[in-house]
Amino acid sequence: MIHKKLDKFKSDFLWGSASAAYQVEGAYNIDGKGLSIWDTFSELPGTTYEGTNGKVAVDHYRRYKEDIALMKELGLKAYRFSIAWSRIYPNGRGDINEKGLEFYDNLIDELIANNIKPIITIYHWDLPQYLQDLYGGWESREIIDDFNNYCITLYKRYGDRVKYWVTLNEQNVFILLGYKIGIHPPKVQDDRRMLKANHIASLANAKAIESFRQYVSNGMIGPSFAFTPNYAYTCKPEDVLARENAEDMNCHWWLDVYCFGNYPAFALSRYEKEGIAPEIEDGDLELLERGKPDFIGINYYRSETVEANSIDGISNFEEINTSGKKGTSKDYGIPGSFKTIKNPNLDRTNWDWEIDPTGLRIGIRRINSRYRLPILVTENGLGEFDKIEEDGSINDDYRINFIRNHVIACKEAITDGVELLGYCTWSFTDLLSWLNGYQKRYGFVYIDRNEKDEKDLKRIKKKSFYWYKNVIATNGEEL
Ligand code: BGP
Repeated sequence: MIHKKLDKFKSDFLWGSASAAYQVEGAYNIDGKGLSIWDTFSELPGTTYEGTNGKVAVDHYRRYKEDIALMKELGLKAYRFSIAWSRIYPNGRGDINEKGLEFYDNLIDELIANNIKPIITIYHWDLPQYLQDLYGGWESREIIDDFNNYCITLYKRYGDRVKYWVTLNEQNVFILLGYKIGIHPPKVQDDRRMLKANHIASLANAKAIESFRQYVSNGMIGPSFAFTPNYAYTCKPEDVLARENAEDMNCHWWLDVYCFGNYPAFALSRYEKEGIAPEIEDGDLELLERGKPDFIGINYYRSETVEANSIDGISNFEEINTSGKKGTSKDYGIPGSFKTIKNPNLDRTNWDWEIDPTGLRIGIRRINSRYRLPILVTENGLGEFDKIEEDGSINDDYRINFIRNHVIACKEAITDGVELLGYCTWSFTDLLSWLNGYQKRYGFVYIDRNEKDEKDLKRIKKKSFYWYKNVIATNGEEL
């Protein structure tokens, strides 16, 4: 649909930015914090880009006031951040760490004092190591109660001040990368274990939402999903079918469970035939039914294009480009279902992610049509190398173009009739990228550090900072 005129963003549209505790906070063992699986995983040789870790990250734990002052200067309406479970419960369960709770109290109060709405992500991948050692983390149903208990602690403490909550960040990513490809902790490569851990995570998600209703009135809660809409490479029916397969296995497998309380038929029957489907116990479906979200958070970075894959076709799983050397990622596939292929119509970033603003509109439309829930863009942004010029400026026009085109796609989706609550860029300051170190930068604010040298961690506003400031000031009218 080409609209003659685009609708305006609502006056309370959440113009935000997002981050995650491990990627910004640092202070990994300060004030009683326990270790997380990312603290230990990044110690293992060869797991992250040049051995980078979040011990110091960008020191947000100590500099949060300075960072919030910059957010205020930019005019941010919302800030999405995650809580480190092991700051609140160093062992994931048992003794509570008051110092950890206080840190987030201060962060939330500082945001509110500066007219910035906090959006809490309860879990952004940093599972307490103790629970991984105790019972295998997400592979044990014991985690459902521990996670619920942690959530209730947060609801009771912050529920009076925080309206928007995200349960699990990108369950699809931490499960696929952690249990299938084995490049995130706990480094497992086993489809059966992957599907089991995933089912348990879905139950934990539902239980957390069910509890939310008891403790937080007038709040909204939902998961954030890493959404990569699929395109068929051609209009050959077998390619269109491959797209259906990919959409079912890579998107509906999670979103249907969140929103319908059940698995999509095609993917489930495929896993059943292979004998690896998750065990659905009595009461599971009822819990999923009770734990449906108020909105769907989507983290959108790119679309993916697929074509038919023969029964003995490529079966490797994604080989990811973590170096920023364009063209080093490899296609992947599931034999008999689909395989990915480069979309000739789209340019890619230096990390080989397709740049596709229309894909965001298509994705928002698909989710809205299927699930009829409001949508919050919880992440969108461009990871690129940035350069400080001799005069100290950082001219990231490529980032401005990227975000501008994605904001236009949001505006078009709103004009299409979708209820969009807000748009959070990834990220506000530069931060640690899980596998890509510090050179893949996303922020409006440059952080002066690199993989080898923490330097002074000075904050420097990029050109995009001033541009986004005006976007917010004009409520998205001047792009
Ligand atoms: C999402 C994560 C974020 C962030 C972002 C960018 O998957 O939720 O935590 O890292 O992707 O990804 P990357 O750091 O790999 O470039």
